[in-house]
Amino acid sequence: MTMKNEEVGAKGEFPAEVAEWVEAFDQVVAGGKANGVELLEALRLRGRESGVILPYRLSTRFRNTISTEEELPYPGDMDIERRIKSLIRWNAMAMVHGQNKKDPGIGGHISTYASLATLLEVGYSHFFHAKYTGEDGQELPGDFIYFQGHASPGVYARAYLEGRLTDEHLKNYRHELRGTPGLSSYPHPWLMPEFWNFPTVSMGIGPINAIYQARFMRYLENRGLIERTPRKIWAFVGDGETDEVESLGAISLGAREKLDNLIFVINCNLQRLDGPVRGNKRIVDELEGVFTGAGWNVIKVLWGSDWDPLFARDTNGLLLKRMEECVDGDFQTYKAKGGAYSRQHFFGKYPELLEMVKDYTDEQLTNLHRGGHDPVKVFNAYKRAVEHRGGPSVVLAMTVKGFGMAAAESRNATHSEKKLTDEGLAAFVKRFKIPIPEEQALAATPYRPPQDSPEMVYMQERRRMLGGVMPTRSLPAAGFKAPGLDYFSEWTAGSNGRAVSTTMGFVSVLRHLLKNPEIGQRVVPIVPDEGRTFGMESVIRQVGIYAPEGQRYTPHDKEMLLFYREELDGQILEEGITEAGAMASFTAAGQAYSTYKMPMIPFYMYYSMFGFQRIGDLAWAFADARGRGFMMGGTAGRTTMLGEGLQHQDGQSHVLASTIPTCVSYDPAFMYEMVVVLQDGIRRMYEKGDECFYYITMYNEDYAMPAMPEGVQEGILRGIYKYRAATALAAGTNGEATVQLFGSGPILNEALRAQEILAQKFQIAADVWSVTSYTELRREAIATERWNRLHPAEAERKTYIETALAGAKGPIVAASDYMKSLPDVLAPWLQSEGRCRLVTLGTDGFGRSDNRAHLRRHFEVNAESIAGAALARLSREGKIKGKKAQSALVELGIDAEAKDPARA
Ligand SMILES: Cc1ncc(C[n+]2csc(CCOP(=O)(O)OP(=O)(O)O)c2C)c(N)n1
Ligand SMILES: [Mg+2]
Repeated sequence: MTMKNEEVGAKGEFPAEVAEWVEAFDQVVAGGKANGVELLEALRLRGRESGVILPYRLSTRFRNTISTEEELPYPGDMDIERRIKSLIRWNAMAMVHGQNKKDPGIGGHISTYASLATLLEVGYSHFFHAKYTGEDGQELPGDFIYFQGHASPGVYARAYLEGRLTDEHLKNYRHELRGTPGLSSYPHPWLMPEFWNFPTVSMGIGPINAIYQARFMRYLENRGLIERTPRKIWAFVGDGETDEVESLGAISLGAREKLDNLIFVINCNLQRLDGPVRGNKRIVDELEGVFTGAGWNVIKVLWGSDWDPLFARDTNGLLLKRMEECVDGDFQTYKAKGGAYSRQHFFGKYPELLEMVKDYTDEQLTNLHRGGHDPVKVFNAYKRAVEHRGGPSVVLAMTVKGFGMAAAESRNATHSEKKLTDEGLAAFVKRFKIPIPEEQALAATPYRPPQDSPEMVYMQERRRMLGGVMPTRSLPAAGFKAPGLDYFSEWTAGSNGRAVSTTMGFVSVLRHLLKNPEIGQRVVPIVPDEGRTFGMESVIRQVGIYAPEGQRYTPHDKEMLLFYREELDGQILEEGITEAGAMASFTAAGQAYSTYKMPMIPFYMYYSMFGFQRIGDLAWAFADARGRGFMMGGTAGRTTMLGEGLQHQDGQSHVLASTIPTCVSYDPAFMYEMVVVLQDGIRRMYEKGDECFYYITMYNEDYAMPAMPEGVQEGILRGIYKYRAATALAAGTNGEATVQLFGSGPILNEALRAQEILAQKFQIAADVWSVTSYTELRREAIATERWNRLHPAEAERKTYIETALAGAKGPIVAASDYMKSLPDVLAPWLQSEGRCRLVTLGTDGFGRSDNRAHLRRHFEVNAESIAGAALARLSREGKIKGKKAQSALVELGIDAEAKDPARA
C-alpha cells in the first residue's frame, strides 16, 4: 500500500484500512498530546523489532510548525503596532537614504531591516524584557539581544521614535567624526558604550557569542553568583550568515546543556549579499534539519495568515505539494515578479490551484505574505519558543528582503540598495501611510508623531510594561580592590633554584587566586582541552569543572588525589576542543562586569598558536565589547615549544596581539615579572576600570626563577628594564658595556648566556635587558611622538624607551621567540648618528619538529647567534676587525652559509 501525500494528514486521503488506524490515533491524542507521543514512540520501537524502519528525516513539510488551530489570538493592537512599525521602517530607510544623498558612498543597509521589521517589532511590543518583575514585585534583570548587525538602522529608528536619539543623531548616522554624537554603522559598544552591548556585524560572531552567553548565564546561576530569572538571550541571525562555521558550529552545546534561555531567530529572506542563499534548494529545510539534529526546538514560520484560507481549501495537499516543488530561487522570482507571474507560473502549473485563486486579484496574490511579516504567526512562534523548556529554540522565519520597496523586493541586488528614487520614496510613504507631505517624503525627512499620539502612547506603554527601552548598556559603580603585590610574594621571592616553567608557575598563581576570599569566586578558568598540557589537574581537583548535570558517572580515577571532578557549581569552563567556543566563553565572562553587573576575571589558557590567528575576529569583537580578562597563551614561542613543528610553534601571536588597540600584551621571562603584570592587570581592569584586556605568554621550558630585584616594577610594566649589567660579570672586560642585549621570555636566558660568551671569549662587555612588552613600549613611544608632532613649539618629550636606555652604549641586539617585526617596532627610537642601533633576531619562517637547542640554532636566536650578531655589528662599526668577527662566527659554531630560516 502506498500513500500519495504522506504527512498531509487530511483524513480523506487515507485508504479505508489506514483511516481507521488514524481515527484511533486521533482518539488517543484527544486524551492528551503526550499520549500520542507515547503511542508513536511505542509503534516506532515495535516497528524496529519487526524490521519496519522509518526513513530518517530531519525536516518536516514546508509549512508553519504551528497550525492555525493551535494559534492564540494576537494580544496587542495590531493596527497601532503596524503604524509604529511603518514609522520605524520609514525613519530607518530615510536615514540611510538621506545620508547617502548627502555623502555618496557612505553606505548603510535598507533591505535587511525591511525584512526584519516584524520580527523585531513583535519582540519589542510583547517579548523583549528590559527587566522582569519577580514574584514579590522585585526588579529582576532582563533579556539580552544580539541584533543582526546590518539591521541597525531599524534599531536606531525605534530609539529615535522613543525619544532616545535626536534628529541630530540621525543626521550623523555613519558620521561619527563631526564633533557631535554620531551613530556607528553597526552595533559597536566601543563606539556607543551606552547603547550597544554586543558586537555582531562580523557574520557568525553574534550566534556563537549568544550560545556561550546563554551557557555563561547558567554557569553564574548554578554557581549561585546570580539569581535564576526567566530572562532570555535572543539572537537575530541572517540566513546567509548561517554559512559561517561560527554560526552553526556550536549549536550542539545549546541542546547538550539544555539552554532554554536561548532563542535564535533566523531571518530567512532567502538572500545574502550576492543572491539567493540556496537558489537550488530551500535554506529553511536545511536549517530545520541541522537544528533538529542538534536537538533544538525548531519553529517554522513560513506563510502568513493570508495563506490560511488557501491552505484550508487545500484538502488534497496540492498547494503544499506545489510549494515543495519550488526551490528558494523560484520563491524569489515569484516575489520579485509579482502576482500575475505567480498566477501563471506557480498556481498555473495545476488547474486546481488556478481555480483556487481565481477570485484573487494579481495584487492580492502579490501581497500574500511570508510568515515573518505576519505578527500573529511571529507572536505565536515567539510565545512557543519562550515557553519551551529543556533546550534552545530556533524560529525559522521566512521573510522578504527589501519588503515594501517595490523596485527592490527579493531582487538579487537589493542588499546593496542605499537610496530610493523619488518615485520609490513617494511609493514608500503611500504604502506605509506615513503622514508627511510630499516634499518631506522626497527629502526623506524623518518623522516622529506628537508625544500624545496613539502610536507614541502605545509604544511607550508597551516598553514600560516590559521594563524600559532596549538596547542600553550601563556600568556598575565599582569593581573590587585588587590584592597587592605582597599577595604574590611566593613568586616574587623566586624558586630557590628549582627549575620550573612560567606555565607551572602561572597555574600555581591561579590556584592561589582561586583561594582569595575577595576575588576567588570571580575567577573563571577557561580551557579548550589543554588543561593537562598546562598541568591543571590540581586546579580541576580544587574547584571542579562546571557541568550542569553534575557528575553522573564515577570517574575511573576517583580514588586518586587529582581525579577528574565535574560539578554543578564547578568553576572551570572546560570547553572541549573549540578555541572559538572558549573565546566566546571568555567574551561572556569578560563582559560580565557590565552585562551581569558582576565583574568576573576570566583566565583563558590555550595553545598560543591557536589563539589570535585562529579566532582573531572574535578577539577583535571582544575588544569592541570592552571585554576584560586575561588571555594566557601557553606553550608559546616558536623555539620554546619543542617537537610539535610547523603548525604548533607560535612566533607571531605577539605581533597579532599588537593589532588590537585595547590588548595589553606581555612576554614575561620570570615568575616575578608575570605576577607584577597579573597584579597590575587586575588592578587596572577591575579596580581602576581601564578599558583593556591582557595577553600574556607562558612557556613550558623549566629554569630557575630568580627573586625580584629592587626597583624593576615600573620597567616590567612599561616594557623594559636592565636585568643584568655588564659589571655583574667578572671577566676580562673593563665592565663598561659596549653592546646592549635585549631578551624576552625564555630567550632572555639565551641573551644572558650570550653576555657570558661575549665577556669570556671575546672580552666584550654587554648589558642585558628584559623586554617584557615591545608593544607597550611602542604605544608609549608613538603617543609621545604624536605629542611632539603636535606641539612643535614646546620642549620635546622623551619616549620611555629612550629614557630607559639613556647612557647605554653601542649596538642593540634584540632576540625573542617571535618574528623580527616585534622588536623592530622600536627602531625609530633606537638610532645613533643616523644609523639604527637595532639588530633583530627572531623566528620568522615556518617551525620544525626538533628540540630547543636545534630550533634556536636554526632560527638564530640561541646565545651563540646573539653573541655572533653583536660581534658582526661591532665589526661593521669598526670596533673590531671584520675578519675577527668572521672567525668568531666559526668559533661559535655558526654556519654563515646556512639557509635563511625566514624562507626555509
Ligand atoms: C565575516 C563577514 N563576512 C562578510 C560580511 C559582509 N556582509 C555583510 S551583510 C552580508 C550578507 C548577509 O546576508 P544574510 O546573513 O542573509 O543577511 P540579510 O541581509 O539577508 O538579512 C555580508 C556578506 C560580514 N559582515 N562579515
Ligand atoms: Mg538573508
